[in-house]
Amino acid sequence: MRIDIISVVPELLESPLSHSIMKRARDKGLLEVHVHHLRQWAVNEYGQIDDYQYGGGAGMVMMPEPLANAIETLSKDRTYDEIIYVTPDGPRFDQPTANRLSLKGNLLIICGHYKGIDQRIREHFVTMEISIGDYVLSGGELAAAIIVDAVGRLLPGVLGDETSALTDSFQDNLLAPPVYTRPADFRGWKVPEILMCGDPIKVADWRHEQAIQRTKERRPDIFDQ
Ligand code: 6GU
Repeated sequence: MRIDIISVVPELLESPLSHSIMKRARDKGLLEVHVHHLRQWAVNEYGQIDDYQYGGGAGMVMMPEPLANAIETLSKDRTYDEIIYVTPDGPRFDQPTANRLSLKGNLLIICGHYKGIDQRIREHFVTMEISIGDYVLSGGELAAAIIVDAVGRLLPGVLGDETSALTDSFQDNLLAPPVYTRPADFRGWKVPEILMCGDPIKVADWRHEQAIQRTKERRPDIFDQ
């Protein structure tokens, strides 16, 4: 999969996508991420990419021209399956959306800043909008990094154990059960006996029960589904 990202602060995307599982995905050639600085499509020599909003009010708006030129230039080299605008007023990102995106070949993500991007770009170029939650970030980059991470780790071959993404919280509408490692007794706090009984069916039943319990208590909203 290839993901192109248009940003005015590309530095914000570097570290989150260069370590751990994302590094492995990229090193293995399973995930390609290219970050493009919007400034290269600025409307003048001062590097202008934003302007005051029509109707007045505080906060700048990202101009349509640099974004349209960026999108059209990048679209010459490949056809994007989705052109995604990350914005707090979009539909909320979730695991089914990550699963769906992981099946695509080419994604383009636009990161907004200030008051956001001119509405006409959203209407004429953007095919999908995503918010990562009900709070406001100072720009779309961290949201984009989260989406790339959530999607990238699902690509075949990225996780060592091919099945491990399937046992994540949310994949079956259940939160993950508690996990333990050595020692069996830490400061008198003991690992549940059943995890050491050696019977994989009993262990699976216990984990499922714990997952249900946790989901009921912590996330009644997803349990009801
Ligand atoms: Cl995608 N962008 C910004 N700036 N803030 C957000 C967001 C996105 N999702 C939640 N808050």
